[in-house]
Amino acid sequence: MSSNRAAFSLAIVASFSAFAVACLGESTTASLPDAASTTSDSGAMVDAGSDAVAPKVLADGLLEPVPYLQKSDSPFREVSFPSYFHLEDWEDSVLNTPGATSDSSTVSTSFGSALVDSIDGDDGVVDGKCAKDGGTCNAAFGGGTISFTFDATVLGKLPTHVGAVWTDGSTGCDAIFEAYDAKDVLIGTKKAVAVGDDNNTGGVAEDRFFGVVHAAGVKRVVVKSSAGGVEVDHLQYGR
Ligand SMILES: [Ca+2]
Ligand SMILES: [Ca+2]
Ligand SMILES: [Ca+2]
Ligand SMILES: [Ca+2]
Repeated sequence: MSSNRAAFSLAIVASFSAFAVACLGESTTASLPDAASTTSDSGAMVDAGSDAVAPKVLADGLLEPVPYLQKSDSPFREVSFPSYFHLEDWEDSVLNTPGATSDSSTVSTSFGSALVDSIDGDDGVVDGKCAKDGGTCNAAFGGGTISFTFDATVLGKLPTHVGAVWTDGSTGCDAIFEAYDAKDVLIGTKKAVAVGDDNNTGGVAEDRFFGVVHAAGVKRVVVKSSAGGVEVDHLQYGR
């Protein structure tokens, strides 16, 4: 996305070397009753064993985009998902949470570690960057648009809640999110206007969560930049 990646890489890799933070990979950490499962890098959005907080219920529709630096910033955080919940953070460099595929298998590290635009908290600390042991966090990359499709056969039923975090595009670009139903009919679109900053080396202030709630099921979502490539992290879906 820029012609001076090499120079950025040298500077950023040097700064990364000061950090050695444990890797957070996806894992299955909780099993709920009735064969439900929750997969994420640190477990369920709602602790199935806790009754301290009443589950949040979100109305059908697209959510307003919100800043997102870590998993706890998700509007789904207090929602109860009795069937399943999965969150992909790309820290293992592949989309391999159950029942989700993408039209792009390209990851941000394919452009060098300096250009990776991961979620800040994927290195274990919210500090304005994602820098891990070896210098590399990761995210998904698409050439301006990237789509994620859900498989009702694998999942049992389509997710009712889907979110994804737009993490980079060209300077001043819009970030755009579209959601489609089981028949691939558009549910709706949301746009964060001119949210792209002038930093394509991992800046996190621009990062925005987009989400949709649709009780009848979400088949597909698309994340776009109005200019440049698009980086996406923390794909999350449940029902
Ligand atoms: Ca990541
Ligand atoms: Ca960080
Ligand atoms: Ca960013
Ligand atoms: Ca940027």
